[in-house]
Amino acid sequence: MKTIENRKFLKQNDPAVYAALKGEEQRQQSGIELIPSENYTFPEVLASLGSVFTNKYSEGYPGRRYYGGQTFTDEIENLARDRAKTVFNCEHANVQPLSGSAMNQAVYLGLLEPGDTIMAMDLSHGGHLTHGAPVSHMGKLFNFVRYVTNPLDGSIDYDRVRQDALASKPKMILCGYTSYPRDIEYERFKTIADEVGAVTMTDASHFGGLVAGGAMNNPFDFGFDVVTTTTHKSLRGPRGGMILCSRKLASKIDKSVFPGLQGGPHMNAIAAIAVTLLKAQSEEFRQYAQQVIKNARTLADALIKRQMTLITGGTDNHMLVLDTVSSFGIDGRRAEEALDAVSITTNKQIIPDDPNPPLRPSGIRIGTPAATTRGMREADMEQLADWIVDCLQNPEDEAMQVRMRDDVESFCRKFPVPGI
Ligand code: DSN
Repeated sequence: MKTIENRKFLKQNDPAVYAALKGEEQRQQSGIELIPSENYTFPEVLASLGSVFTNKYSEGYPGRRYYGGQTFTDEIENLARDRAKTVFNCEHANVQPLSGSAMNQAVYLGLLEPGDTIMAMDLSHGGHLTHGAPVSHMGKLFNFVRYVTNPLDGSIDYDRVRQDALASKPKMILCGYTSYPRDIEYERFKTIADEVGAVTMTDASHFGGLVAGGAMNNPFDFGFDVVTTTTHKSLRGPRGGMILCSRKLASKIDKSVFPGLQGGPHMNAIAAIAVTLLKAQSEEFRQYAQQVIKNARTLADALIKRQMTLITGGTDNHMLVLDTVSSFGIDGRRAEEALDAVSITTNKQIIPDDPNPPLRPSGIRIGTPAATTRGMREADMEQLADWIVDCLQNPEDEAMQVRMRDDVESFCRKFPVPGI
């Protein structure tokens, strides 16, 4: 591994890319990352990603490849698959999906026929684009029936889900969300799915690391058929996706990923996924997963104490969805920009039945996985809540922003970013 020499080559031969890389390192170190889908990965993951595995084509699966020279790629893919099965207590794992979207597409295309009905959460209530948003290819290819959350408390109305399922007879019922801060009653979904003969799928992309660390329920403990998760969010791995499933679905899933949807897997990412899944078995990771949730709850309580409106009134996971229009009279884009100006990174977010468009929505989404990775704890969340509220109450106060940015950046120096 010649990481230091490789960096020197980059600096010498492509100063523009090198400068951007240094700038991004500086940005990540000096600000607080609160986008709930982001994290700081392990140094061992960075080493695996920047390795010679990136040179290799490995279409196929271990023992059945379309190219020679697979001794070590087979080794790492087997390691990654076995570790995934151990961590998520499941019968089969496919670690080749290049991203979360490809991962979900591969499941639908592998288990269903175009035109089949899938029940999933509406986009503005927390569902992902691949859960059938009309603008997505999946929304055009399959017949999505969307369920929504209760406007009073943000809960899922399972009786309503059941009625809709009995009426629409979906082939698949999907739970697991991209912007929903509450836990899921898997047994209720499973009972409804059994009643209508549907496959059960959880998209655990956001909270896969919290399941791996034992801090949230594992859908397989409730008899779910398929769980998908990205590997770079709460799991702290490289960018990628995994499909976990029962043995009886394994062949359909594998064929759907390759050759159905993808070509050559990114073996450097698969090496890094293997590394991540070893880390995920450690006591340290279990504590990390618990702390992510403790930090999110503390942050939620502190924001509520300062009169901020949280969608669903709080959180059970790593994420908070904040209504900035009702809290401060500013839209999510303005809130994101104001927080960016003080080196706190969040993302604008539509809220349930948002009257505003996605690029100027009514809220922002924040989460604690990255801050927790840096070692921030409950007391730090209280400080963060004060900064967020002070900043959003005065989004035009540039002098205050300059002072606050200095405070945030000096605070960040106490919490080094792993791998930088
Ligand atoms: N982009 C991811 C997120 O931020 O939640 C989902 O695809």
